[in-house]
Amino acid sequence: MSVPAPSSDVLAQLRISALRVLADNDLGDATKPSSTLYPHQWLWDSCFIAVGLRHVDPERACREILSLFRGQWPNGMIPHVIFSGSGEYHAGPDRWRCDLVTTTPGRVQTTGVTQPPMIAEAVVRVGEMLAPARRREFYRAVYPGLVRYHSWLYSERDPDDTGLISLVHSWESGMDNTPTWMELTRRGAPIPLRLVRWFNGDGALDVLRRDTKEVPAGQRLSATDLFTLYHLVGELRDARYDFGRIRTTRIPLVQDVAFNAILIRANHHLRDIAGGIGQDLPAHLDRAARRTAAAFATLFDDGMYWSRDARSGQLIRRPTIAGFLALYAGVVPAAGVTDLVARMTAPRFWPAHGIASVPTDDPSFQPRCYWQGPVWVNMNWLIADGLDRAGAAELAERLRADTVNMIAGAGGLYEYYSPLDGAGVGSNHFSWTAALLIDLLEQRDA
Ligand code: 2M8
Repeated sequence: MSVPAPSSDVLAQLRISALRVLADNDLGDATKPSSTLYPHQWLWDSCFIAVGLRHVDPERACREILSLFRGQWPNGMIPHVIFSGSGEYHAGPDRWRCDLVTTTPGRVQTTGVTQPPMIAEAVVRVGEMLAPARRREFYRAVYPGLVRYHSWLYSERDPDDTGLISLVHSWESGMDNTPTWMELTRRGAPIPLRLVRWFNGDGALDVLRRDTKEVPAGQRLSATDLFTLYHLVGELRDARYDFGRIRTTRIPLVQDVAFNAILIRANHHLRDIAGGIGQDLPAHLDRAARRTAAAFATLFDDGMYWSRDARSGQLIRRPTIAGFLALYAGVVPAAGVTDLVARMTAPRFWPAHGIASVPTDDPSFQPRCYWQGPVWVNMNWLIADGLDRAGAAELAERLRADTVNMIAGAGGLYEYYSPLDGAGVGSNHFSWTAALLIDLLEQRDA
């Protein structure tokens, strides 16, 4: 079932609202995801934001990307949050204390973990809007930092050369409370939190939360999950964010399927960026990129791609949207695309408005709760891009149209949307929804 298309007037109005959201959330050279809930700069948010900004102001889009390197650690890591706004955030610098471990080029405070490596994609998309000489200049500006970042991912997070990167916290996956991660995360919960969960005491803990001022608790992750994530940040801090030490603890480690899929695509783009400035990828990265593309197949079983518990070696067989990012990676064998697409277009995953983050018949499905069911515009955007390259352009078009129609139907640029009725939920005036809407409208017009 698809959703009715809005009139061109409604779309024009929506575009104006999207521009206003990006202007309101502008921090100068970076954009915050939302003014109340997320008042700083996030890694993959900035990448999606740059993809939209390139249609409006390509130079500002360049700066959005360049500003991420202010936070790059001397070891090459690009952190998931750069604390550069002024508002209060529930997991702010005091929780991380990264200043005790490292310094950053921009002398900015950051978190100690990363996020899906979307930068190379954003660089190429922005590059498409620049004149050739300016594009080369931009590529030259970002390339060394990108090489250091990808090198860090491999040297730090895949020391055994498996080809797949391990993540150390669900915030690195970007899909905070996805059932895949929560299954493992809850095992890392301290006993008091386990007891609260056991006695259904989440409601009592809600009063201690700072992330539910704008968004009702029922649309965010549960209090016990949130406090467990804070607890794990504390353990990472004690391990000085060093993977060698983290491995000696019981902190969950996951070869995350979506993150590795995005890395495969990012490696491909990085090779193009190198080529654009007359360079070859360093040999170690060239080799690592091939290895990841090959190792990704080990995440496939029983018709689906799964994340793997990197400690036990077991696949985590919780159906979520993450497995469909294999299409974005571009590594699904031609014979497998039809099956994977059939799974994705089944009504349990794609009831009407795009792809649900968790299928509607899963026990953990909640249509309005964060990464436990809602439709996310960035996911639809990534998967549509993969469908195009997999030879399913018509389906990609339908997914893009459903996404635009869903946003128009909800009448706002929300963080996420219910897959059942398309209602907008989470934070309103959300930057990546605004930016990607602009991009989707441009693609439609083109
Ligand atoms: C959400 O995550 C942050 C922690 O990083 C939070 O809940 O406080 C996620 O949806 C993540 O993917 C996103 O990048 C971030 C900012 O939009 O919010």
